[in-house]
Amino acid sequence: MNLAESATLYGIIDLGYSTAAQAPEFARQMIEGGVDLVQLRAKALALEPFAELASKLAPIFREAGIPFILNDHPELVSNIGASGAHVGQDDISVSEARRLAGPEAIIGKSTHSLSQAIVGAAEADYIGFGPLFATPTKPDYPPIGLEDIRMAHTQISIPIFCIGGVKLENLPVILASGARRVVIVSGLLQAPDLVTYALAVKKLLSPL
Ligand code: TZP
Ligand code: MG
Repeated sequence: MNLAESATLYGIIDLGYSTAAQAPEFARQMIEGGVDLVQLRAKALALEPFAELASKLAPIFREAGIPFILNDHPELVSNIGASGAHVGQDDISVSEARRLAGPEAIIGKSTHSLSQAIVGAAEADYIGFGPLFATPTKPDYPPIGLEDIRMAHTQISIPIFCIGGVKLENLPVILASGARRVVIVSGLLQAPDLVTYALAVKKLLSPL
């Protein structure tokens, strides 16, 4: 499945905030809330339970027509019927991930500076750019702030998803800094009502 040019809101089901048992319900809520693509991120899960959970989620997203991305594990993409994989700066390269995941797969890359973003954009299908703000979801990474968002958008033509401490409350200032697409993890998973929260976020994001 392709990454639509119109995709603006990227949700992550992160097992730091969800049990495996809760994940399918979070998946359904994200779909109902208009999230445009979703990643499964489960840093503490071994390969087998990760594959098992991903296999449960993949049909939910396939039926909804929403791309489903695996954090790491590009080798599982085709077996599971996922849409792609996401790799970080310390993971295997985008080209290696693409080789493992197959030619149709969407491959995303985490970037943490303007220079990393420019390099990542040369090979990935989209990049994550951040963390904009300090976040307990990725505690060991210094925040990069908002200053480089506009420059990144002038230099990069693939989708840039700003990430890290993005919440409904600070979305206006992030958008005013030039962001067009965002990833939200804890904001969605800890919302009192995920669907309402996601719909409110989508309302602030301009259609692309
Ligand atoms: N990469 C950069 S920041 C981040 C990742 C995976 C976590 C973002 O999580 P949250 O809870 O939306 O701040
Ligand atoms: Mg990784």
